[in-house]
Amino acid sequence: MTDVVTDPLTTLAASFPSDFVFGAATAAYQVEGAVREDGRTPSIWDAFSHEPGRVANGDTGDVAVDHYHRMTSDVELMSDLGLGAYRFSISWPRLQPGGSGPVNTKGLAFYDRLVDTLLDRGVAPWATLYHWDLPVELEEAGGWPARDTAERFAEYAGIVADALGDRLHGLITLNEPWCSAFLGYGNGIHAPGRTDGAAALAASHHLLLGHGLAAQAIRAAAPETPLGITLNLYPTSPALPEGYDGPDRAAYDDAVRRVDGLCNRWFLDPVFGRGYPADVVEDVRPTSSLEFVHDGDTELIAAPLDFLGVNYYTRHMVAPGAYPGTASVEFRKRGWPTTAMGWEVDPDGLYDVVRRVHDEYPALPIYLTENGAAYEDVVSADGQVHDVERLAYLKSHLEAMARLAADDVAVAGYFAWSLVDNFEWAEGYAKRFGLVHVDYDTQLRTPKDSARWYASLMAAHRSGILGA
Ligand code: IFM
Repeated sequence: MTDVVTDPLTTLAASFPSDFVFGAATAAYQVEGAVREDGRTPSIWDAFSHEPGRVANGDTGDVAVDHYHRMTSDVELMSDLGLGAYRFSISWPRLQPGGSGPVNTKGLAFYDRLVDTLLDRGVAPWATLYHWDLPVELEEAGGWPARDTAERFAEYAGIVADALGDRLHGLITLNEPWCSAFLGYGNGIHAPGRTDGAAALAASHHLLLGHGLAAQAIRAAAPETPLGITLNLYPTSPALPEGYDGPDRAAYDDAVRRVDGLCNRWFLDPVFGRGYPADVVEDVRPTSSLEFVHDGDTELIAAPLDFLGVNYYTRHMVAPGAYPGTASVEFRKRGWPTTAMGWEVDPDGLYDVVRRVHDEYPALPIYLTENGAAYEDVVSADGQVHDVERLAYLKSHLEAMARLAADDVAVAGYFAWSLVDNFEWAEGYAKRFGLVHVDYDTQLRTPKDSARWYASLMAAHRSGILGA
């Protein structure tokens, strides 16, 4: 008998199902630029990033990586890398200026061309409807804390589904509603920069309601389009040694319950038809009595979906706050290696969080719609970016995906965040997440070593399917 020797990359590629989707993701405000062109109106991120002190270094998305003008060559780059899918987001104020009224034909034409160019190049288009760029007019009318924003969102969703739905391989209503609600309206580090706990809770509900109403509009306009929502989920663990059972253990477990409650279950439970978790409703009662939840809302939010999108970056390690008996919680570190965002690298956390969704919620195919890492990249004398740490991050997290697949968890795809370096919200351009390096002076794109490794993995997966 002859031993067949396979290299580790081929072995990893072979551990994914043949129809597994390998892709990369971006979002409109982070890459497009061209913020005043072809009828686009400002979003809350245009307004916020132009307010002094909001974004590191005063950076804005005015130019970003100029993807609006470089779309064709960017798609060529995707195709050269062998990407199976590209997840982009649609800028609401580019498609429907002001967030109400007729479609902007020039804005729509851009996304129409993007979708067709991707399809021509064999890259499956996946669109997200809301990746944080609310038209400023809607914020002035109350923003996400106002119920009407959910109705406006559904109207916009119907327009997109009608125009593009027949060609999209995936349509995602919201990206990370936790961030929109709690970073945008709670601690104010994201647009629109409000700091009002009650408004943040109302925003979280109206985002989910908007998701449910949008799902109805999408099903009506494009019944065949695979539909989902993307949640940023965090495995949450007590910041205690393994097996610790001291008298304060219960306080740690309660801190875990609270953080898991507001970050994960607050979104997972209603989306999967369970309504808001009763313990979290009690936790938030001092801030809000949730009077904005109307009869019938929970049924709308539980609209049937075709897949769940999960974004995973790190694990939360939590402890009770400094004042015993209060509801405060502290986030701790374990001293593990971190990315440039200060997030601990924990690939097992990816396994744990997806496994938990699989074990505790009704079965739906799960796509990792974002996973990636920022590092201090250096362009070497050879003109290349040897991003050893990002490559290791990518590999270890894809290995976790492979373990999930081996354990019969229905993982259906993986989108690296991000295709290119881009505008990292409050961090501006200082944090680079791209597989492809961007020189912000010249807009030159250079695939990093991580991109080449990912390209080899995708090629090995394709040749495995062809050879099978
Ligand atoms: O850049 C963001 C993205 O827009 C949403 N998810 C997290 C990424 C990294 O912070």
